[in-house]
Amino acid sequence: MDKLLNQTYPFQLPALGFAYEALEPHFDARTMEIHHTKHHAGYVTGLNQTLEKLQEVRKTGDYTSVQALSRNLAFHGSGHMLHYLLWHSMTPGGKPMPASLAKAVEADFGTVEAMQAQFAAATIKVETSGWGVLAYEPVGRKLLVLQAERHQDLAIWGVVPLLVCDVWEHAYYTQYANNRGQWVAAFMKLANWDFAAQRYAAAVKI
Ligand code: MN3
Repeated sequence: MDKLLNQTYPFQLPALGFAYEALEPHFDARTMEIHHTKHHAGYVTGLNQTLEKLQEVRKTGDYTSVQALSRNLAFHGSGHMLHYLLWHSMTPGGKPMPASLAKAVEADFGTVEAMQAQFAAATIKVETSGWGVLAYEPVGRKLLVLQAERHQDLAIWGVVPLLVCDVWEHAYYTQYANNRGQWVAAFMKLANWDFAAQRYAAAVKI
């Protein structure tokens, strides 16, 4: 798992594994560049600043701000992690699902197509800003499709996200306007199910 999410404090904006224009026409280069260098970078900065402030709070012993800082920690921390996963969740042309993951998906969803249909529908129906998430829940050892509102709400503690789709307006509005369904359909063409399978293989060892 850590080989795929190998970051240490202070957190840094990770490089993309492809050029900004690599996902066109499904994800235009300008949206991608702004998304990576402004939005994702903002979460990394926010996460590091929040951790610095918490260090100061511990030094002074004045915990007046701890509630707001804890909220910021969850918001920026989840924002950073989900974007880090997002850049791996898409690849030019998409990548098919390996049998190792497909077998588990069939056990929990009936068919791969049923899981993908639920993933797309749940992602489209996220209220306001958020994410669609395919996750592995290690207690019941089950694959789940979850929605995330904003970045941090509606999660189940302990799940390992395998594949994520961003449906904040900044992810699609300049290209698809209010047609979130068109963006999610485009995402499904870019989806890197091989990455999800690598994450799954690591997650089941937890
Ligand atoms: Mn985003």
